[in-house]
Amino acid sequence: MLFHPSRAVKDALADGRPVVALESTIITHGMPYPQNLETAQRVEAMVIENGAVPATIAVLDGRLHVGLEADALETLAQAKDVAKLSRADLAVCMAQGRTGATTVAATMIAAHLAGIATFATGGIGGVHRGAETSMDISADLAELAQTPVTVVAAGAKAILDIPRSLEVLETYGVPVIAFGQDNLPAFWSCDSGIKAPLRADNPATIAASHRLRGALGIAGGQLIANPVPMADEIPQAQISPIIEAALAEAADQGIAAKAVTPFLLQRIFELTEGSSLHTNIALVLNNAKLAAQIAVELSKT
Ligand code: PSU
Repeated sequence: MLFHPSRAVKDALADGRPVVALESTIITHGMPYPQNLETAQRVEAMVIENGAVPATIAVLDGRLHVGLEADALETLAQAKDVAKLSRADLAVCMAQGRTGATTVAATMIAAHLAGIATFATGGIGGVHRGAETSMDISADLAELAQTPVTVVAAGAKAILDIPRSLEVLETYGVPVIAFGQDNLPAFWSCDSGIKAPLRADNPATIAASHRLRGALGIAGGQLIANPVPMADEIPQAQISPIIEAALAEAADQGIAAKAVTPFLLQRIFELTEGSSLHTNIALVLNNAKLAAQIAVELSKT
């Protein structure tokens, strides 16, 4: 078998019950231990509370796991030097029998392979600031253009160039749908000040458009931009200068490619004295809840 489902995921898929895919790069590269493990466990519990089965995805010793058993999750959360897998790296990591955490792009590939249509993460990758010279654009965007998974995120991470990320998604024909508000959220902040191309107010509509895209033969997924709960946000005016400072340090130190996002998240954690992590955890939980509700709606047909 190409992938190894956990028992819970295997049973749910066989019965046509709702399943939500979860990624693992956020565990190994996005948050420090032990908060990464606690968050991963709480996110799985949130999916279950809302009527779906969680499927955390990772490659362990070359095996593509769709749904991690509790002990595997604990090991991964403490593992050092785990590879960060995107579309380009997934098959090579498996061929070499290595361990790697899946980004949004690689998680979408694995979810689709397993027959899972809904996926919750924190924030997707996108066009990095300065991409007009660095050409640093996350493979997450091209994945959304071709793999039919509905991804629930708090928008693109605010460390990115949000208007240019939107432009690329528009070119690729990816629907960017703000949930319950007109404007796009900006990861740590509820409101980016940028109007979202599309808006939806309930999980049933999102499930219906996912299904219709398939029926119409439209390739690719949907991006649901779900704002972090107001009580947990860091307003843009407060986080912006911190992001600028972290970006300047990354440039000074010549941080590039896959190392950029983990570096920035870690520096922003330090510069906010931990409050960025509190917000990141809150937004992931919120996304897991909405993804489970969408998966429940999708399973009704
Ligand atoms: N959401 C978070 N933290 C993260 C990520 C998402 O709250 O660390 C990860 C995802 O796996 C996403 C990756 O695919 O960041 C983007 O990395 P890059 O910018 O290198 O494409």
